[in-house]
Amino acid sequence: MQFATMPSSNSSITSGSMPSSMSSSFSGTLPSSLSSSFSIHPDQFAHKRRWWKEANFYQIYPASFKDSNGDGRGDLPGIMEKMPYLRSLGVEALWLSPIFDSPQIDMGYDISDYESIFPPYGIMADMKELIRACHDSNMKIILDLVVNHTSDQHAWFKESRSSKSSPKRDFYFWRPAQYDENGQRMPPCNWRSYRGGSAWTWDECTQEYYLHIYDTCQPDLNWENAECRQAIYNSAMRFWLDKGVDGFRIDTVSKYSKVLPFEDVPLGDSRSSVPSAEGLWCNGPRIHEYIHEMSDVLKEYTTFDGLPCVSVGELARCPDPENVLEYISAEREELDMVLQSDITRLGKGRVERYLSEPWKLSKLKAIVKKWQTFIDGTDAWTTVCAENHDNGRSVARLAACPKLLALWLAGQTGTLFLYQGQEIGMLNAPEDWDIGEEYKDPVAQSDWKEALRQADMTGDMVKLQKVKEGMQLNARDHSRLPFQWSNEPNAGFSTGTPWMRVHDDYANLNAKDQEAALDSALTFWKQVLLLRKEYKDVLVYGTFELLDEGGEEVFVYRKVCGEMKAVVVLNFTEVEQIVPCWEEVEGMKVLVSTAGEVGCRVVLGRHEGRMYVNY
Ligand code: TEU
Repeated sequence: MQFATMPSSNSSITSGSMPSSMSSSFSGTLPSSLSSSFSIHPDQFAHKRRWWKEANFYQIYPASFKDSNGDGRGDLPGIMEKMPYLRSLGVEALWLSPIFDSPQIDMGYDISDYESIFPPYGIMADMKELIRACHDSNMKIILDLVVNHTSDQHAWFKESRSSKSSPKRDFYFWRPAQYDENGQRMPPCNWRSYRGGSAWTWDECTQEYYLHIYDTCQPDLNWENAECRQAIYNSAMRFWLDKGVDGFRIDTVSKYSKVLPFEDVPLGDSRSSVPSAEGLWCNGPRIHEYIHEMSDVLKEYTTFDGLPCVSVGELARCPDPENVLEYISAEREELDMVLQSDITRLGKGRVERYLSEPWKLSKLKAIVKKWQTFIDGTDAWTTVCAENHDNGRSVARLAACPKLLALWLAGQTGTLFLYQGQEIGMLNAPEDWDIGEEYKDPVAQSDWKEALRQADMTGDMVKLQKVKEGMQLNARDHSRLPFQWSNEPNAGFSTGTPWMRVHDDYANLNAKDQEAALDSALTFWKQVLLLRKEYKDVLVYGTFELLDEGGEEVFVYRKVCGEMKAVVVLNFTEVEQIVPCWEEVEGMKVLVSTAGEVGCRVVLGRHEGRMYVNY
């Protein structure tokens, strides 16, 4: 089924209710009571209204959300079962991490068939029902589009590896070996994979190497090959758009174009003989052409309610805002927005990913300022996100107070992405868990084994302890613990044995209790998501200004839209603080406070946050 025609890309789209006092097409006249001194920016009405700018997105990690049949893994019927929960939270668009058939070496980011469902998650009929249920609830649903690589179990790769003359040979990158002066076989170039070691694996069958930027089981697709690109568009995109999905989160979106021919990168300061070559496979020479083509495919379709489909790119390793704008400037018609990782990865080691790097609040402020303001005066759009399935929980990494973090995010400009469990303040795995035993991610497993091996060799237990602490904070496993639904066995996640251990603390931290408690993180999230709808002109679309840039205790920002102003003050410390820039908020009304009181005090309690508005 193909949906009706696309609305013109210039049409102004509004959705959701507005408070009667406001209108989405704000006229810009200043009520006399509000004639204050803040500046009015000429660009502040530049951002066109779009459904995907205003919708609250929610990421589901299917394996860990809800198990409906007792096999220990979450599944599609489990998501169906929780639709009322998602609706009551205020979710307006679901993003499902991969649900496709896969050997699950990388939890579904290694896809063996784009057109079928991983059997433990359900069958195609379940997916169709879920799509329908979302749409019946006026909720959009987007899927993860993982097309930098497939699994080595994908039919395309099996065919490709079978012979040098296979019609699919060129769907992947195959290259002959090089030989060193001793006749030793060497990969075609010295690039390192994300998982460590060479990015090339030797294949006995045809006596050549294939490229994999990630794991050996994730061979990179060759986007240079036009037939390969069409196969990707048909199988991974149109197949699902035909079934009614409303867009995609696009995995590793900057990596499809590689610099060819494959050449060694200089070793530089790297102590490794296999250096990272990200300059040669990230933001490559044809990347924008490819993304533009993908965007053309999306434009053949609309959402269930006749609006443009959405594309959200996962854009790591693109630190320069100018380069990011090349991907998301509306005029260029590539991506609608990107998720970049400065916040989700904050504290992760750059060189050794599990050696934590300490950071100060001023650094977090600078990151937020950078990605909030880089769209000012442009036609591009930004996102607000603190958690995903690749990092530790925000309450472990950023501040030990879920309500504070909720308010911090809810006032920011851009599309808000919540990750499952974030709304109840789910924690990292307990520190007494045995990493070798309880962490399931092969990345964690190989890093931990390597750390143990090195400690064994060097006797450096201090380093081992540091790696351990880093993993306890930053490993991908933390966000993959089963969802804590209730205080029933296995946190109500499954009646069987969960694929991953449930957090020991679920009796004290679960959605059921929080639904009933007025002062819970969940209740607070519901409240701020509603406010974000109600005050969307200023909260979603307003201009962001960071105040008190250098302060290391309190995060203060101002949002402005015409004469509307909101100021958010957040005490990131465990002790009382005085609100900096008190003159900013004096006379304004407290719209919401983590402390539940509406008084206007110059002192902020530990981890207290407030949002003030001037109307
Ligand atoms: O992650 C892309 C990625 O390279 C990193 O952001 C990620 O943090 C890294 O894998 C950590 O080791 C995406 C997916 O989000 C991730 O789950 C997949 O493993 C990866 O792509 C490969 O598909």
